[in-house]
Amino acid sequence: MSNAHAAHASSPDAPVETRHGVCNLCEAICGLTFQVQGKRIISIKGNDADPLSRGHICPKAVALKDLHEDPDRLRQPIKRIVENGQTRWQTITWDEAFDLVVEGLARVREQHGSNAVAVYQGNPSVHNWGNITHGPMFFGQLKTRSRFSATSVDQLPHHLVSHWLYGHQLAIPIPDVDHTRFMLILGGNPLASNGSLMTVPDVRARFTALRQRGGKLVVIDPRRTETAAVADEHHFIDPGTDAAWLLSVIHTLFDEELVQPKHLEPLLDNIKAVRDVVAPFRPESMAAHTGIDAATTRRLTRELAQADGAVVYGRMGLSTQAHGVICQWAIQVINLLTGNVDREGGALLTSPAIDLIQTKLMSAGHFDVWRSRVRGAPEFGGELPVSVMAEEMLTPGKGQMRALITSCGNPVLSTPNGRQLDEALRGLDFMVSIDFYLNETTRHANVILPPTCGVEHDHYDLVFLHLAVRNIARYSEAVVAPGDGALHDWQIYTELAKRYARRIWSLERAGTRQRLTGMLTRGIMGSLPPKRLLAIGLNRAKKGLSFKQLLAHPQGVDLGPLRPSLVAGLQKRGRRIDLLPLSIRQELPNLTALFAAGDAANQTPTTSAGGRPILKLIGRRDVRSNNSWMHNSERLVSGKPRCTLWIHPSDANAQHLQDGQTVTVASRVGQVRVPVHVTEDIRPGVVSLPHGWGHDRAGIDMKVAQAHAGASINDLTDDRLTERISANAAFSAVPVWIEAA
Ligand SMILES: Nc1nc2c(c(=O)[nH]1)N[C@H]1C(S)=C(S)[C@@H](COP(=O)(O)OP(=O)(O)OC[C@H]3O[C@@H](n4cnc5c(=O)[nH]c(N)nc54)[C@H](O)[C@@H]3O)O[C@H]1N2
Ligand SMILES: Nc1nc2c(c(=O)[nH]1)N[C@H]1C(S)=C(S)[C@@H](COP(=O)(O)OP(=O)(O)OC[C@H]3O[C@@H](n4cnc5c(=O)[nH]c(N)nc54)[C@H](O)[C@@H]3O)O[C@H]1N2
Ligand code: SF4
Ligand SMILES: [Mo]
Repeated sequence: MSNAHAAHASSPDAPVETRHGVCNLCEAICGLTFQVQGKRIISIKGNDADPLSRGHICPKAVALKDLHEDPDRLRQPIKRIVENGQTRWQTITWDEAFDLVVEGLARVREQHGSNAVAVYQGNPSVHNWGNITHGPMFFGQLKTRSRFSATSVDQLPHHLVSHWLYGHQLAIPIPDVDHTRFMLILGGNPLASNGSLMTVPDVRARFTALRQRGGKLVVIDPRRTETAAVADEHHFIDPGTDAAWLLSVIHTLFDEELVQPKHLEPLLDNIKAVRDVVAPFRPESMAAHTGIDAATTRRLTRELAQADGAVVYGRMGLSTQAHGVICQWAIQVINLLTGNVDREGGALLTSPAIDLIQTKLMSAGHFDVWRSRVRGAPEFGGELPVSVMAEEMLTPGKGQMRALITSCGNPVLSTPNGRQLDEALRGLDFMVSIDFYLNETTRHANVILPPTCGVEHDHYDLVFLHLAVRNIARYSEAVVAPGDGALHDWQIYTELAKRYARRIWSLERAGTRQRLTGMLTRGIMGSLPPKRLLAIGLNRAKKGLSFKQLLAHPQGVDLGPLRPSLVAGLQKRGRRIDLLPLSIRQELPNLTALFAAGDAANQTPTTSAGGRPILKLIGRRDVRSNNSWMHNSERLVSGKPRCTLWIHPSDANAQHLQDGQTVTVASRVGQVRVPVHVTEDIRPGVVSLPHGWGHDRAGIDMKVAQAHAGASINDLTDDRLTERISANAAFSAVPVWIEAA
């Protein structure tokens, strides 16, 4: 606790002070200005002086105050006690909690081996830097291959494609939104999400500027989204067919002699091979699958190829579908073949102050070095896809997972077939959650370890400054002092690492030297807070930026627009870009059979077993919602219900449904009851439900969320529907039907 914070911790007449901080809820990481009085937050506003977010703010930032004050937020460890079939939770000391956790995990490892202990790390892991700096110390000690994260319900295909094409999973070219003259967005809705793998706060103003300088914005989405509403053009597409459409764009580039890699030409291998594999994907024959007519496809391809700086960008709607890897690969190929990678107005790598690639803090990635036990799904970067997590817990045999650590995650609501996972978690020998809510997932834990919340810890964005549309550096001190005895995530990891090492080493009789080096690293690392590591990192980076400077500029230091660096970097390493990596080459014939041979439509049933019309389920995001966990803020959930099933009037009429009526939606794995919203903003045959809802499960303690429970889309999504190469979850185009009104 800093002295300034300690002085007036809880005094009612403490002076009102202004502090700079950030909102770490979504990838935009907007700069904020707080008015605080002691530990009380009085107001939260966007910071106009922030070089990236420029004063932008959304309703979720104001809800940081609600999170801070939330009486349901856990502030001390609790343990689950079951007596006479009744569950109750008891507050315990940190000391007791750590001992219980270490003993619980060590015992499973002793009895069943290290892979019996699984880890799931959720989305805020990358929004709260202490998890990145100190988490690996603990997780590494588990020596388990049973590692999972939200990556495999999200951006996994991007990492895989960047790993193959550019040699590093984080070498993801970012759209140069501020300079491009043609932007084509598929399966992303930055107006609601504020961008992803493209940190782009204030995106509405940025798109307005794009159009004002004569540029064009085009959106392809099965829904008319908030982003489509501000675009020049929007085209509805049939969910799950984007790969076929993108291949038809590449086809057109060759067919109309628009391939012009320019500065990239000397680096590209296999251009001709790409031409051959896309030959069957004529826009004329893809139109029946995608719903986008050939003339439009050809015109958009020409406009894209001829613009002075263009970029294709695809996000969640593409990554989480059956052909997600092909989609993300095709996008890179289009950007490369039109000479738009590593140039202003196209897509560029960023130059963050702490570069996770250059510093080797993040590995380049590896794929399919081992596979999951039950289904044989491939690992990526040391993690298995979370679609297989439940079956690995439920299927008996050698290697069955019997213990779980969740951190920053709510997989019961966020991974496919959530009910099955619920069941699997119930059967575990031991579970611990590092989380400040008793929610749908953590209710299964034996012990919950609650860290501080966002405004109570300092922040430097190690991840999203890597993905931002402008280079900046920004360090923020905690806005308010944490509660007495509260621990940050990094402190929890440090303590777990220390105690677990002691417990396991006495067991495994590690060699003296191994013990000493281990103790030394943990001792040094663990005793240094993240900000000390940042200071050391900045020093080593030798980019002329010091921690002192960051402290002096809490609103952020502008490091300028994105600049070309990818080509130079590849040349320096003697690396070329293979446009047709092996896994892609092997998968393409399946796509050809499915789309170009023309019988995709014949393969999918059009009615359910009960004779109901099959609809294709997709997701959506709302600006007032943040994945599964900000629903305990009254100001975010009040007003009209947001967890509604969008359906086209033609589908509603066919089944005699009225707007607002509650229906039962069913899929192979389950059912939910939700109100329908009849709207022409969705393609016929498609329905849309947001994710992160379903707070009506027993035994949780989030009173506001429970009162606005909604239903979980992941009680419908299917753990067996996965992306064909990476086994990322396939959330788009899940077959569902309306069972009964
Ligand atoms: N059908 C469908 N499913 C989806 C998606 C979709 O579009 N459709 N989207 C997917 C995507 S992109 C993602 S990223 C995932 C997200 O899914 P998850 O990562 O599994 O979960 P979140 O909903 O982000 O929940 C975050 C949890 O972390 C806790 N938490 C918040 N901040 C902190 C912190 O600083 N420290 C700790 N220790 N805990 C904290 C919260 O209380 C909450 O329990 O959902 C995925 N699921
Ligand atoms: N307000 C808010 N902001 C968020 C989040 C949040 O929960 N709420 N979550 C954050 C997280 S974790 C992430 S990963 C990002 C995600 O950021 P985005 O990807 O921008 O977010 P989504 O709104 O999920 O956008 C996916 C779009 O894909 C469309 N879609 C679905 N299926 C298909 C398809 O088959 N083809 C095409 N072309 N489109 C399809 C959907 O209609 C939707 O508009 O958002 C982040 N920001
Ligand atoms: S867009 Fe909203 S939720 Fe995202 S960082 Fe900015 S204020 Fe926070
Ligand atoms: Mo995400």
